[in-house]
Amino acid sequence: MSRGAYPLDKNWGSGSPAAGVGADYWSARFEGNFYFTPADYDFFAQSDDGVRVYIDNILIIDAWYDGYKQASNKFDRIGDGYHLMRVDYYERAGDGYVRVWWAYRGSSNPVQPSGNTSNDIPPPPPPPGPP
Ligand SMILES: [Ca+2]
Repeated sequence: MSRGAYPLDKNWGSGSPAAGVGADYWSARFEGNFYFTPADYDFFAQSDDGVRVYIDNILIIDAWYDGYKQASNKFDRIGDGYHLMRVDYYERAGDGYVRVWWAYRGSSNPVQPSGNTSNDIPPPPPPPGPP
């Protein structure tokens, strides 16, 4: 995942994500291990088009459909230590954008990312079917 104010923050506009990948009809997976202090958290995703967010392989945000959206979900009592965050994303057409972050319950400020992150854009599989 990219570093910065948000754990994942990608804006491809109308362009291609990588050499050899078209501007439309592609998907990507992002993974990173992030340190969490024990607390209740809110998770957020903004995406165009589809996005799914997992923590430790538990699906917490499921917005796997076309168009721009902001989705959120809560996750209580996350344990101390590193947790695997995974984001699946697909771009159908037009602009491509995905941002994911989390905040302590009751706070609107994203928790600053801490941990060892990776960022991988695999070859594009076929686009998903209609919802
Ligand atoms: Ca799009």
